[in-house]
Amino acid sequence: MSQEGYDHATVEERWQEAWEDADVYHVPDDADDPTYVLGMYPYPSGKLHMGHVRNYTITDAYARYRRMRGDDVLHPMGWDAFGLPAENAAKERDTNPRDWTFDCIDTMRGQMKSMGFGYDWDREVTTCTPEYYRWNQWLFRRFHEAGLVERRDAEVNWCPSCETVLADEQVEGDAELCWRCDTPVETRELDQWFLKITEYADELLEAIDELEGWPDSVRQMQRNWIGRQYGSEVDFEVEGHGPVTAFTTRIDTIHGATFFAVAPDHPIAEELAAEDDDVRRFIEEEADPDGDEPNGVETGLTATNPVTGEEIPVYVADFVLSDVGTGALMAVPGHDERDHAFATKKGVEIRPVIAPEPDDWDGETVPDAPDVTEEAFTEDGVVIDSGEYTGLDSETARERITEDTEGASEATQYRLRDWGISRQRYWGTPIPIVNCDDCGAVPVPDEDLPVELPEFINTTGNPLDAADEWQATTCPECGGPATRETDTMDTFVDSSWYFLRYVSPDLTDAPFDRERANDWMPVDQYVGGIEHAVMHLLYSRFFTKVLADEEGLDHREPFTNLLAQGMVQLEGEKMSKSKGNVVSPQRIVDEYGADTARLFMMEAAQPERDFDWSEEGVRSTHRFLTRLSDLVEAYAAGEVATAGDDADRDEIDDYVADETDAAVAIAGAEYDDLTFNVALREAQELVRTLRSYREAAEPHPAVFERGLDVAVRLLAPVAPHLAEELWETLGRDGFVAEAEWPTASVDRDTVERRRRLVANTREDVRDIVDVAGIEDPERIDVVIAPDWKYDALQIAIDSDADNLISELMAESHIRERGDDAASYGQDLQANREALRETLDGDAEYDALRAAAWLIEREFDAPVRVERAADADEGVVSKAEPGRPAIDIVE
Ligand code: ANZ
Ligand code: ZN
Repeated sequence: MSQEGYDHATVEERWQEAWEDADVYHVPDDADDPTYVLGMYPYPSGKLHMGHVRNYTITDAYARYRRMRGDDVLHPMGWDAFGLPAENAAKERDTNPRDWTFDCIDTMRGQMKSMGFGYDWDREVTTCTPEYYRWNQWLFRRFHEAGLVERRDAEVNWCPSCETVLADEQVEGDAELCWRCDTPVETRELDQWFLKITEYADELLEAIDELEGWPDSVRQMQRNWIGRQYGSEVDFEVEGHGPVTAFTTRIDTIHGATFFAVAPDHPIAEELAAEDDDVRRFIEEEADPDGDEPNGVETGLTATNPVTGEEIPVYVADFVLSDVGTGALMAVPGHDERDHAFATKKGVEIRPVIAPEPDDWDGETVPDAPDVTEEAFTEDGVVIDSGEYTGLDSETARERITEDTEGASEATQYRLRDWGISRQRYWGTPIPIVNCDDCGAVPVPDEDLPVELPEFINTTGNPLDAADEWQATTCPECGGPATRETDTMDTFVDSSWYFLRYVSPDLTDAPFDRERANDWMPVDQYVGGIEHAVMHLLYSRFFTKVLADEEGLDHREPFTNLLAQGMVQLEGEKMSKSKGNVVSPQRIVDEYGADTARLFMMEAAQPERDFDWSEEGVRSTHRFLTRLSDLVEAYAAGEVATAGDDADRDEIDDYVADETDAAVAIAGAEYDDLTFNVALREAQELVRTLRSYREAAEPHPAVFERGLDVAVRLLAPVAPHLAEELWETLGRDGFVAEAEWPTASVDRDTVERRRRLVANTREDVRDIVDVAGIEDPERIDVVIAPDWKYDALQIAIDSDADNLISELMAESHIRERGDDAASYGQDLQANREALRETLDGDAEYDALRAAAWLIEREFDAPVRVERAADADEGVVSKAEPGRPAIDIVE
């Protein structure tokens, strides 16, 4: 079953045990350098899938990296353990949700351990335990006291198949399907509990600007979800019914309002339905807010335009939504698409009152009206045919009309609605309310929390409705007989603060320890799926703000940096059970080991990107680890023939030492950015370099060993088990998981310049060999440019003078070079920008000398790297900074 190669099973088991015995991932409560790295906790469905593996490898690699950098890293794991699937599974299997859930958790915890994820399991949080959900209830009470809880009779989305209410966010697409089972969602009226997230709408929106560590796409989704719009409210007098308020973002178009429309459940519509059979029939039978075209019925009444005094017909129309604005609108078919469609259908006048602003508009001349017969002109422009407002731009007109008009005022409207948290299901947190005939809905006092779930009853509908004994209680206020609320909370309540519970998971008198939370929060790096871009993240932000206001949390945002990981695909398609294209993590771990699975995933693509699973890729990763393991073992066994001591290092040794530093410099920066794929390329390149080093020379022992040591440490965050094994093989003390991250004596910029120089020079040699048709070169000379050219370059870089030549000629040692200086000056003048990226002369000389062996190996000829002073005049004249001259002797 096991693949050829190193014995991953033994290695992985061994180190998992060793970590556990030494409690390596335990995090102290009070940290000096607190870093909080968090992956979105999973729903315990029973099995880890590749999406989980990717998510948690990202956080684990980053957590390990930060730990090696010396931070105290909080990296916990828990279970989003309430929810409908457990209930359904329990019914199918004739068990109960609790047992089923805990079984799933045990399996998944085991799988996580076998992946080598370094969690502090002492902090494990499981939301379906009374120890956790009592704090949901406690928080519900705090929200209640703060006036942020409300019970309302509300129209709710009802999934007939799941038999539950769904939040707006759980209804998907234009077809309005249940997010879990794809059944079309219906509407019902029910008493519901709401958390008043709209009270925080402005802050939730405005603070998005500061979330610089979040992907732009997620920030935009949140903005759109909140959907703040500035506009005006304006009253139209409806004949016989008094003023009706409309919300509009375009009061500048009010002279073009040719009808007025109200939603089918607007109070006026209901009044009219009582008087008018056509209206009633429309409301009851025809109105379809989700239909493709707008429908409506004329009421026979008129509304008076408050600006013009014009009387326009009133319709009840289904494209007017009751929960947007005021549920009534002034319709301007010339400038709004939906109004246009409706007017066209009903034969209502379409009147242009805005013209596109001409490019060269003088601000006074009134432009011609656009043709709006076929299509509305929906942009801002210049107001026309609008009395005293004619000639104004749209924005000015909006301000003036709102100000001048009696019954008009500025208004803001949001797309965001309060968060309905009531669910008519068993497997969730009971809402801590007692319903009393005399006292109404009374919150359960803190000292009576938790309100625990009764035993599961297998019924259709909500098992809590059938739990009569559990329901019967006494009223906390009057002591009379009362019944418990049978709604449970949306599980998004659990996940809105679980990240706070990890800081003090066992606390029994509060949901979290305030001081510790203030230490650890906000989460430095949060990683999870893009499907949580709106709900979970918005609710968590809301909770954090409320807890800052009510419970002394210091931070108003929970997550400083957010990474939305890409999907693991197979042949371009998302892996999913229904498509039958799932690759089982368990099989990969069995066949290749967790390190291979982790390394393959992290090197395959940047974490944000989707990528294709490839069995060949997995095998090649496994081969790489085997080669590394062989190399370290060969060295440790004294099988690598080394030579030299500290005083005796040649150019090849220097090259490898430099490349080791280079790998450290680059990999560190890339780990900081979570671009693991680039960091890992460096580590792999280093291993390749060490292998060629061993073949090309007798490696210097210290240089070779440092190379191996560094390679192991650079790989340790991603392939932690093999890294431990090799760390031990190299004779190092302690765990590599607790080792220090290596440091480099060179910066990344220098490394990149050096590498570019070497690569370009090799390319030049290849070109010459090709073009000149040289079969068997006898010697290759590489000659560095003379000092004066580096000086001239430096002047060119520092100067912003237009005439560079005269500036250069002011330097006597450059002027002395005559024509050469003039012509190089012209080159510089033309290529100033491009030349900024060059090393100085000494650094170029060192870099090329160290890399000469690579050229020697490639062309099988000795290479001489020379300074200009030591070389032939004719060759020197061709050398420039960044581009040494090359002379090949046949
Ligand atoms: C007059 C007007 C003229 C409007 C115009 C728009 C363009 P958007 O369009 O997404 O920016 N509205 C108001 N209440 C509504 C309701 N209950 N149901 C459906 N639509 C409603 O949203 C703002 C506009 O939506 C408002 O501005 C209003 O139409 C419409 F050239 O008023 B407007
Ligand atoms: Zn009572």
